[in-house]
Amino acid sequence: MDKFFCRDELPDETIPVTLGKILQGLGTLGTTVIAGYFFGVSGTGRRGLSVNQLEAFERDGFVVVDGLLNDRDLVPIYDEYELILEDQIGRMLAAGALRQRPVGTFGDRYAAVITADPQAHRRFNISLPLINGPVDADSYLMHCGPAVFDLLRHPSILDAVESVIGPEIASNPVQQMRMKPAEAQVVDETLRRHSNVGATTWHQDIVALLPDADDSQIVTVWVALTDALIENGCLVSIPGSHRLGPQVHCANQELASEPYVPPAVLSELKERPLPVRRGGIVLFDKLNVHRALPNRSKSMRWSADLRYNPIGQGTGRPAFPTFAARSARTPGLVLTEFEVWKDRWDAAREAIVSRTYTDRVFEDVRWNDEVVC
Ligand SMILES: O=C(O)CCC(=O)C(=O)O
Repeated sequence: MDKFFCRDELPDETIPVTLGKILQGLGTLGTTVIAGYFFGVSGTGRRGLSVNQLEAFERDGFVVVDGLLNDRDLVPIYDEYELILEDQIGRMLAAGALRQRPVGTFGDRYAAVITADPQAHRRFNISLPLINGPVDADSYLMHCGPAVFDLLRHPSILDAVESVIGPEIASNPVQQMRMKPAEAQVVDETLRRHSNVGATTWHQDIVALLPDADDSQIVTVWVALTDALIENGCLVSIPGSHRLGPQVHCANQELASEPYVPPAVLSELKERPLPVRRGGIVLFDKLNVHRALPNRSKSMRWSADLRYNPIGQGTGRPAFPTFAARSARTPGLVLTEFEVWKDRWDAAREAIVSRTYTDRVFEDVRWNDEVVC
């Protein structure tokens, strides 16, 4: 299979995708997207969190912020992913991994791709795969495109983050693009249990962070790229759980990257579902206990989880690149060039693939407790 990474993954022809293509790609969602693209529906123009939102974040460990992004913000992501999906389909047809061109909505075609190649979801993710130890170069892949870079630096997202951690903001490389097809479309049982494809088990984000981030003030910004409701797999959180400290997480040997808080630890705690419409975000603390429900609907649920911490603090994933997204003190530090960001991910990948980087990439066993698990 061809090398397919940041440097060469987007097709040469990066012409803007036509409106028809977007409509075709997103199915019924497309109509509202197009309306928003031209008429700027949603988005409030506010800066940062309100006092009430900040209070909720501090009390509960999370807060839902509706309509933070408008459709004009989201369409570049849909466009970029339409290009890489069609590119991936072309590659798989050429290699014989797909026998016929999948049709239908973006979600239908994506489901066909990962059904034919259960590793293919890696090409759509915005992080290198979480593997400690040697990796297979051909499948050690990710996506870094300009629309993703712009999302990471989006002023409304940074305003919300600034309300929590202040104006010296680093983009933390612990980030995931989660495209979750309708559960019925994912036949492979192992794939269905992968948290980038199916439901996500109870956890705190600290569980996957190496100890350099123990004292870091990491905030997660979970962006709804489609509506995320109870039926199609919204987040569920436990209010106040961020004050309980790190919990036992049983190492999940089967999936390696998915340690989970066992039911015995959770039995007394009350959960709250966090449905949010496309363009809204859920902001949460690295100690907030949360999970995502399965997608029992008929169409794809799509989100991006991004993370931020004050510049200079450990990210919990030193093998991957961080960058200054905003700095009141030293504006010259701020990274604005997509090419530089992409090159840093390329360099990180190269170091891991060539085994120049030999430390662990992510945490997977630290919070295990054999008695409870
Ligand atoms: O979106 C999901 O399914 C899970 C997200 C999550 O667990 C996280 O952002 O930490």
